[in-house]
Amino acid sequence: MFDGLKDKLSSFREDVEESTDAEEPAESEAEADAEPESGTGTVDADDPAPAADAPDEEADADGSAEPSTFQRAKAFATGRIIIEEEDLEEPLWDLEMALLESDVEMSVAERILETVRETMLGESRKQVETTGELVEQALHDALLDVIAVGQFDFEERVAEAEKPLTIVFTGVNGVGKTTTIAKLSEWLAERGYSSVLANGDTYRAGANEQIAEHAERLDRELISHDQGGDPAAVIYDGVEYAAANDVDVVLGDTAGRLHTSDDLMAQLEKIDRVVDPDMTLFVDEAVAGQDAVNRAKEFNEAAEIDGAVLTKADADSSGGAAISVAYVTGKPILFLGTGQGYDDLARFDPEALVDSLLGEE
Ligand SMILES: Nc1nc2c(ncn2[C@@H]2O[C@H](COP(=O)(O)OP(=O)(O)OP(=O)(O)O)[C@@H](O)[C@H]2O)c(=O)[nH]1
Ligand SMILES: [Mg+2]
Repeated sequence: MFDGLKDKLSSFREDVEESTDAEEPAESEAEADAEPESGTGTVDADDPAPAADAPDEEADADGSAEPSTFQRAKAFATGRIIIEEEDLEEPLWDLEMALLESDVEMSVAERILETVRETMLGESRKQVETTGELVEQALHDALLDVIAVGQFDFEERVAEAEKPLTIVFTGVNGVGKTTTIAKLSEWLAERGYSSVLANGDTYRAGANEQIAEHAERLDRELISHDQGGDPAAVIYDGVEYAAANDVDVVLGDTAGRLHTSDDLMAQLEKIDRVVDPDMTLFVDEAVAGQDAVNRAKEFNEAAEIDGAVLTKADADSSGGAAISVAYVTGKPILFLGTGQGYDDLARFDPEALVDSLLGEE
């Protein structure tokens, strides 16, 4: 998962380390000039060259923001790092290209760069020991900042909700809505919550048969009407059934649609009016990259969503959608689909994703 992006992030780390390392000989030279007796030209942590202190203080007195060569040398000597804007210019440019190539949305890529730049040039640079550590921390903060937008504890929400809790799934054709419903029904059962499936996809021929197969395999009740029926009425019946039978959660499927198909979008509005679902989850496939990001935004504008599910993450190397959807919509990614089996649904964990993106292998 997301291997392509992982590689690109790791080359950013190498680039920054290289571009800062490349400056060390220059500092050694300056140091050697200032302190000819030292001979070696290296910075000695135990015995800071006295000559280095004078210009250092001068620079401080000036209030100059630009670290002098001596400050930099001293910083190296004391195990601190001072990185200048120009050290970052090229690696940041490469990072931006890498993010965009990985289908990270433009505003998200810009936000990431801004956070990386701020972290690396800002105060926090004093708290880390090596360039590698600093880059790691900057990337970690920058990625988490965009990925974790809007996160809430889904399980707690289910636990605390008045029952039945109704969740409606929307999205374009073929992205995995029906499969996700079956998986989530299983995920809920593993945590002690019962659920009923309601097939609001009265549009596509064969939709009833497809979801009936899942219901049968999972031994769940399915509420469905004939093809051409009113989706709002089906989901409403699902809620009635759940209320009458003490079922915890209603999982309402809908037909795949484009945000531009007015008739079908009007159906979603009707579901909102008639059923007033507790949550509307937008489903899209991680592999769709930038398209998935755009659709999430468009759906959220046309029929507000509470969160997103990204399917087919098992087949996605770019990671662009997983990084961008929450920041662009302001709504969290709640689950990742990671395969075709009923168990292949994972709670989306921003920290874990960032750690895996920055992981060694
Ligand atoms: N590899 C992989 N395949 C998935 C995942 N989720 C769904 N699929 C597959 O995607 C295909 C479409 O899934 P559906 O659940 O029918 O999609 P849908 O959004 O309900 O489709 P429509 O009802 O036609 O709009 C199926 O073959 C699923 O097995 C996933 O996380 N990983
Ligand atoms: Mg479906």
